[in-house]
Amino acid sequence: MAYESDPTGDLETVLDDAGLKNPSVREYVRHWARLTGAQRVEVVGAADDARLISESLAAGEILPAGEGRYYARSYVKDTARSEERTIVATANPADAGVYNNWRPSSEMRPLLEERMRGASAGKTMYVVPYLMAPPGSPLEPYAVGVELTDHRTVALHMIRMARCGVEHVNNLADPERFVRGVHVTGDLENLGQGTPEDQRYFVTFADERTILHFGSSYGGNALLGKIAHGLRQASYDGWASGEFLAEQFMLIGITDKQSGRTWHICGGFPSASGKTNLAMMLPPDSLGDRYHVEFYGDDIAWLRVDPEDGKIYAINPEFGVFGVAKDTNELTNPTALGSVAPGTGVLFTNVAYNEVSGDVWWEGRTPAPPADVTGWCDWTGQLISARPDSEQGKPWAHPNSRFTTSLTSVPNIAADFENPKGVPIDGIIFGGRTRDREPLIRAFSDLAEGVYDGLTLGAEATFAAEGVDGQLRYDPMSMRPFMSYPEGAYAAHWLKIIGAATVKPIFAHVNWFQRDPDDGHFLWPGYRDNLRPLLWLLKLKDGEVTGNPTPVGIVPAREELDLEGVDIRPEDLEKVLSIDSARWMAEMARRERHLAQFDGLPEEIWAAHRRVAAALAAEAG
Ligand code: OXD
Ligand code: MN
Repeated sequence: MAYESDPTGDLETVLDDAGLKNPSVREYVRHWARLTGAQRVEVVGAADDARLISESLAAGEILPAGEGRYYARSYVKDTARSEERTIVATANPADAGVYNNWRPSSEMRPLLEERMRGASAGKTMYVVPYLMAPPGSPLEPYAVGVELTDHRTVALHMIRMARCGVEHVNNLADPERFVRGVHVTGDLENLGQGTPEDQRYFVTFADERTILHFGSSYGGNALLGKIAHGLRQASYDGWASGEFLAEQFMLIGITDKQSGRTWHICGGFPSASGKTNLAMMLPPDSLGDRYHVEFYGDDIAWLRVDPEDGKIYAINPEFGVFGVAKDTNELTNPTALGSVAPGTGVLFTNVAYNEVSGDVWWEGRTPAPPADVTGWCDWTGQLISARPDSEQGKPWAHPNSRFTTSLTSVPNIAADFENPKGVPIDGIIFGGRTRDREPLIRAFSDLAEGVYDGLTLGAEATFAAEGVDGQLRYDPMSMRPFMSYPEGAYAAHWLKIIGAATVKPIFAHVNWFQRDPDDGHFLWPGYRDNLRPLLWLLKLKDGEVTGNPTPVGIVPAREELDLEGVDIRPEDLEKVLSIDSARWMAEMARRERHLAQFDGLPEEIWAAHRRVAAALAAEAG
């Protein structure tokens, strides 16, 4: 009975040979091998990477893209994380929020089991034990998981994105305590993606610490350590335990080489707001002798207060980067290019691929695509030379094409990125793509104002077609797609965790994307120069500058920003350092409606909202 569908041997022997000792993990593997009907089971970890790569190359699942670089295509209708089909399920209806798409687990469990039953027949089920934390972290009990996946490329991604191996589950204090993540690909060509008959379901059973994803082999739909565990499950665990926050945040260090002092900043930015570029930023040339920026992470941070010194510490639970390729080039992000250099083991997905040379390309990699199209295929595998005239203008790479590489391949990875304690946080920033209203940076030291700012974060929706140009799509704390519990409780949990710190971080809202209303040019040069407002923020925190108070926070006085070597017109600088009160008042009315959706929003947050509204009204006269 143990493993009847296995013609090659006994499941227990497979698990023994892999050194998988945890009895609860073994039982979990047994249960799902039986239910999914997988033909074989294989336990894999980082040590298996080279073998899995060879097997995947031999099977044509991945293609060589230069020395130690690989390329894969996904199914054409499976190219992004699906928000509509993603659900948080628990036993308690009170867990329903505005954004978490809550359903009762009693309803979702049978739906998932029905789809997964027998759906891995003929396939190998890879058992991937992993840890979403630096080993030894105080948050390790929340970080252990085992993904079961019937897709070898998904296992390769997991090995790059998380610390993987049986050692992470063998000696648990409580052998039951690991996140159970089951990924079954399904018959991708017959799942009705995006139609009323859509069969896919991506469900986090948060109170059972179980993740069941069916119907995709792409990104967050399939790599369960990252988003489903690292954000949805972890934020639920952090709230239920009262111990920590799990946020879609980048995390960097800034070192002043003169004084030897290092600060750490983390922060949330909605998708497509340049979070990876910011996290991998190099200092501008004129500041390069003085400052160094260290990369810790570009997508997830877990934050807790250390009882010994009362400071907030952050870890990046991931081990890799799943970065968007589009527009990554020497100017926007040279560090990212270094992290995918030959020998890094990088796995590209859905970029353009040259089947003769093995080169890869994506829109924005160079100003124009390669002139000689010989061998070049678009992300679907179609030869560019064979495209009909009507399709010549179509992008070569999918706009959501990615590179998956490990943290150790990032050139400016911080020396202490594996410090189990994490790094102390000096500043928490929020920012989105906003073409007007939001100045370059505005800072606040009040916790409720910081949380209020995070809750009212948004990025400009591309609503132009529907005529709601420039309106924000609110994305609280950049967690809208990953919210696992109600927003009112989320705000209260933030106030509690950060409120417990005796050494508080400074908060700021940043915006690199303000544009001239007439000709649309960006007012601030961005990229490396974004270090300048962050340095100002740290000086403000240390009392070295005072800035100009406004109703929406403190903005830099012009002379407080180090602008050596910045190419900016005086009138543009003036604009990015000032507040348009009338424009802000219009935004306040929308904020009020946004916040009113959230049941039980703490009074401190409403008070912060009213304070800002009253100050703006007073200024407007
Ligand atoms: C995301 C990601 O979808 O990080 O946010 O991949
Ligand atoms: Mn993300």
